[in-house]
Amino acid sequence: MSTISQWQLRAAFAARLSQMYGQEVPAYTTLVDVSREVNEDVLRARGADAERLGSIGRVTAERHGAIRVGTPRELAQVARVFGALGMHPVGFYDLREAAASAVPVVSTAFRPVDGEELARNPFRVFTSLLTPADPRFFTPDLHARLETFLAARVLFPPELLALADRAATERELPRQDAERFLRLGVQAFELSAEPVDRAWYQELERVSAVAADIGGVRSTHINHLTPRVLDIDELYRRMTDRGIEMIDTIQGPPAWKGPDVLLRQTSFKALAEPRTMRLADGSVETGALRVRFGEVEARGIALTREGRALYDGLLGRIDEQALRMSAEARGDIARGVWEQHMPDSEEELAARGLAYFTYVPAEGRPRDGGRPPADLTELVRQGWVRAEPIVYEDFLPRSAAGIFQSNLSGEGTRDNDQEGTAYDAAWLSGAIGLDVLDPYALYARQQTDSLAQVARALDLTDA
Ligand code: OOG
Ligand code: NI
Repeated sequence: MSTISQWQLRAAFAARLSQMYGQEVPAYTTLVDVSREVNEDVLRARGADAERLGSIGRVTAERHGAIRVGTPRELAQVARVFGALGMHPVGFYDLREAAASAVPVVSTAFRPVDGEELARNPFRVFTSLLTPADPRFFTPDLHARLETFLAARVLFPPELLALADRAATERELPRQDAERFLRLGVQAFELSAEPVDRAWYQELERVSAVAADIGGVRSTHINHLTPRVLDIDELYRRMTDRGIEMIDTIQGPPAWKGPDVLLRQTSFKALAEPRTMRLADGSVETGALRVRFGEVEARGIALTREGRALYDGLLGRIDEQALRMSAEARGDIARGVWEQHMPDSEEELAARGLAYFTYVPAEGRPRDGGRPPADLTELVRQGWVRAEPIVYEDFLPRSAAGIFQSNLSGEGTRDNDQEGTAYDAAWLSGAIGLDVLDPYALYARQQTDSLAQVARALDLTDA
C-alpha cells in the first residue's frame, strides 16, 4: 500500500489550507497571484541570484499561517497536529510587551527544523496562546468566565489527533489515512458558521480584539496565510495599483542596496466578513467581523545574536529620530541609518560574525599543491570555500505586534499599574509538553555542521 511521508503531508496540508483560505478570503488569492508574478519577474531579471535564499520551487510553495488558541490544552493539541507534519515549536514571542500594543498573547512558531526538510517545504505556523491570567488585561471575574468558556469547547476531533499521533510516530501515513487526516486538519481551521454570542464577543473585544477572536467563539480558524515574495516593495506597489488597501508600512528592515536580512512583511487590512450573531434575546442576525487579512513577506539572511543586537540597536535609533513621522519619512531615516551602520555585503556580515552561512568546498578550484589556509575568511577569499547565506525561518516580535495592531479595529485596554503574569519560554514548553527550540541554536548547528564537512573535505582536521 502506498504511503505519504511527513514532508508530503506538510506540503499537501499547506496547499489545501491555501486553497481553503482563498475560497474564504478571495483577496488572498490576488495576493498569491501578484506574488507569483513578482517572483517570475525577479527570476527573469536576476537569474540564479534570485534563488540565493531558496529555490524558486521552495519560494513559490512557501507559506506561513497564523492561528490563535485559548488554553495550554488546545496548544498541546495543535502541537500534535503540526508534529504529524514534522513541524516543531521554535522561538518564544511575548506580544504583551511589544511596543505600543496591547495584545494578550504569547506565541511560538511551528516549523521544520533541519535544512533538508526546510528545502522540501518550509511551511510554518505562527501560533498564539491567550494569556487570560494576565491581570493587566483581564479582571479575575472575566478570567474565570473565559476559562469556563474555553474548557467547554473542542477544537480538534479525537480522530484527527489519533491520526496525527500515528503520523508523528510512523513518520508517514497510508494514503487513505493521510487523506482523512488532511481533510479533518484543514476543516479544523475553517471559519465556523456557528452563531457568535454578541454580548460575550463584545465584552472581550473591549479588552482586545484578539481576545475576542480567540475566546469569543467556540472554534479556531486560520487568521491569515502568507506567501513569500522576492521583491516586497514591487509587490506593495502592484497591490496598491490594483486598488487593494495595504497597511501603511512594510515592517522590518528598510529597502536598501545591501543584503536583505531577517524579514520584511506587509499586509492588506482585515476585511469585513459576514458572521451570524446571537443576541441576548436568543434571536440571530447577520453581523460582520473584521479579523482576517492577507499578509506577504520577503525573507533575508538569518542574523546571529550579535547581528540581531545590531539590528535592534538600529531600530532604536530610527525610533528616536523618526518619532511621529509619516511612514515615508521614517523610511528615508531608516535607510540612512542602515547605510551608515549595516554591513553592505554578505562578506562583511560573515567576517564580523553577524549572520549565519553554510560553507561548502568550492568545486573546480585548481589543486596547485598549496595548503588551504586555516582561517575561514581566507578560505572564502582565496576561493577554497563558498559561503551561502542561511535564510531566516522565524518571525520578529515587533513586526508581529505591528501586524496584529494594524489590523485591530479598537485599541483595547491594558492596565499598566498591574504586574504582568510571567509567561516565558520555559512556561510555554511546559504548556505544549515539548521543548520550545532556540532558533539561534538551530542556525548555529547548520553552520557548524557545514564547517565540519569543509574541514573533512579539505583535510583541515589537523591544521
Ligand atoms: C499573528 C501575527 C504575527 C507574523 O507574521 O508576524 C504574524 C496573528 O495575527 O495571529 O503572523
Ligand atoms: Ni504572519
